[in-house]
Amino acid sequence: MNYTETRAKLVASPNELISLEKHYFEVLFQGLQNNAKDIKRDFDASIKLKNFWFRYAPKQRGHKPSGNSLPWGEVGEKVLDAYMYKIIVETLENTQFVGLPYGHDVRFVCDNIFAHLDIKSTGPTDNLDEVVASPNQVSGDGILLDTDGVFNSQMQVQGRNKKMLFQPELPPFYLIDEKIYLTLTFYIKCAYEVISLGNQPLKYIELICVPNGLLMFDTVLYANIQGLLAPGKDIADSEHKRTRIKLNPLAQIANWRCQKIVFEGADFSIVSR
Ligand SMILES: [Ca+2]
Repeated sequence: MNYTETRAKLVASPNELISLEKHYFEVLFQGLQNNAKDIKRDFDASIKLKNFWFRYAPKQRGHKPSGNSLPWGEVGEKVLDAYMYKIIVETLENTQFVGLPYGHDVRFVCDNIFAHLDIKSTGPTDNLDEVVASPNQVSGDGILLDTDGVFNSQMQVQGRNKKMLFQPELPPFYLIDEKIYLTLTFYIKCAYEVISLGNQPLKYIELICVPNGLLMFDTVLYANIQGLLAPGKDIADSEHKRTRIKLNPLAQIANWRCQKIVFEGADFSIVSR
């Protein structure tokens, strides 16, 4: 089957795409629950080592930094990257870590999927109800394949006041040795609180599954759902404009697409939006 026939076949069966997304969501979310206490312990251990990093710690940048917290992206990213690889290797068989020059933080190939997973650390002044996605973190409609490769249509993203053209850069699927691998995109939001400078413990982790580009921009056209996508903050000055993906509209598509593990003392509970 060539690229165009493969694409047509996938577009004709959106429910199969959705059930693949749901299956892998459940596998990863179960893995996160099994490791939740260890993730919380390791994330929060950074404060115990404060004497060993505080002097040379990265400082807040940007417009009018408050000075009340430290950049905590590395903490969430490194701890969660590691646990995600552990979960992937322990719970899925025949996984491969296929090289690509761009994409999410964590990527793996398994059975008939090519999963991309990005960690987003989120502090108290960031928006907890959205992820800001780069073009290379969103799969498109892959409308054609030519000598330059897969082409994704640009998408009009309409915000309340502003609109922009968004260019997804991930293909909706990969063909490896003529076998189909559907692109799955996940985000993990690590929401931390700030007690004092550098004492920034993990509050919750949320696993998020953004629909495949064929579901977003073709067949069931999820991207047309009011408020799901909104222009990012760099629409004026960036060539690679980012889009905001709003999590409450996403959870309305299907509740399972956004699930939180909320820490309460030594325990945790599962919370939906
Ligand atoms: Ca990241």
